[in-house]
Amino acid sequence: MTLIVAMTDEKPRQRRDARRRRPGFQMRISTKYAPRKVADGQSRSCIKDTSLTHEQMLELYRYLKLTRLVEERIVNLYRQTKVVGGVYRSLGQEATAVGSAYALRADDFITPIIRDLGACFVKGIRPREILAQYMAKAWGPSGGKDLNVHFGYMDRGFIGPISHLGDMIPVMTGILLGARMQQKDIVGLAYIGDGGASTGAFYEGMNFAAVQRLPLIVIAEYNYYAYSTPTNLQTAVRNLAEKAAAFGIPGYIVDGNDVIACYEVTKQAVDYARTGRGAVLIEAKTYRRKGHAEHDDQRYVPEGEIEYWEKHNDPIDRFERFLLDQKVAAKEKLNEITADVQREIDEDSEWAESSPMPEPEGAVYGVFDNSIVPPAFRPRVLEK
Ligand SMILES: Cc1ncc(C[n+]2csc(CCOP(=O)(O)OP(=O)(O)O)c2C)c(N)n1
Ligand SMILES: [Mg+2]
Repeated sequence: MTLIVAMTDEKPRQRRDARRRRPGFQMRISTKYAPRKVADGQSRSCIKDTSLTHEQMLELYRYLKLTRLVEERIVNLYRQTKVVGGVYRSLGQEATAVGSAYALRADDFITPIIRDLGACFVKGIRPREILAQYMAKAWGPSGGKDLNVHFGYMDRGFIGPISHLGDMIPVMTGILLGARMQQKDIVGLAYIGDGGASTGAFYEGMNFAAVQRLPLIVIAEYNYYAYSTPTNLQTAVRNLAEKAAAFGIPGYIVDGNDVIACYEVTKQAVDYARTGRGAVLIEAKTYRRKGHAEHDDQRYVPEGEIEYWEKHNDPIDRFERFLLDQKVAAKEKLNEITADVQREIDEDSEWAESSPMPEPEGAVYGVFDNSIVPPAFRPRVLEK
């Protein structure tokens, strides 16, 4: 028996409970926004069925360009040895992060992974913060204590990830449980990779969110690799969205390189979650065009694969084509936006470079609550 998960407004909880009691329950995933094949000679664009205004589309375009160009600047700084640690790119995946985060309200929470720089920008993080963070500068959000997206702002609904894959799912679940107890109607958007979706923490967090009907939306990024391991060598499911059946929640597949589709599917999930109907798993089909990090030479990738995605399925090229074809904007307008983004990056880069490195003593602050640090430490490091 299969169940088509439909989003309707009538008594969803009772209806779903009734379905759950049926024997042989199996969930079918919604593929309305899944990637479609294009006819020979045709180029990919984006879905036209959208509620976004022209102004919002141009804002999305700005975020996409900002993401790609900030990452290019970080690579540039890395080659000048100004970056501390690795550089993780989202090249080719920008639409997944930008489109999904754009569906949130300002007070909603997100927890990104390393491929979701675009979601950070949508959430209000500025390029200067990211650039200073990558260079471990004192003015960076973690004051040089950590790198790339590993920082957070509770008051801005931005929960930076820890490195341990999967662990942010139960963290976000806990945040949402806390929010419910405080009678706040926020939703939480958590990102996970195909590799991360094979961890125990992912299953436990998802299960708890599902059974508690917490407003958790998880974007599972199918980007073909976890480090150098192809997805089919680390999970037996063909689609990550099938994992929704394990939790009894709706599963969606979306074309992760179509920024409008990513927005629309997440918007539906947000409305569903915010109205008390529970968690949603969305799988975004995309492709990681760079290695795990900048040092990775991708020798394990079959010949021609990266070039294929670059030529035929680049999310920014697709969106540009869409904007021009639909007459949302002329090429000059898009160039103007790009030039403005570039200006912002130049300015922010200069600011970040001008920051001092942190003072060594700073390492002991902001780690523990200094007011409750054991007295033995106080005279020596904290109250010097
Ligand atoms: C629990 C755990 N196991 C292993 C690692 C090491 N590790 C860091 S990133 C990574 C690959 C992640 O792949 P995926 O989840 O597909 O995300 P992607 O990098 O493709 O975005 C691994 C294995 C880790 N950080 N945490
Ligand atoms: Mg992956």
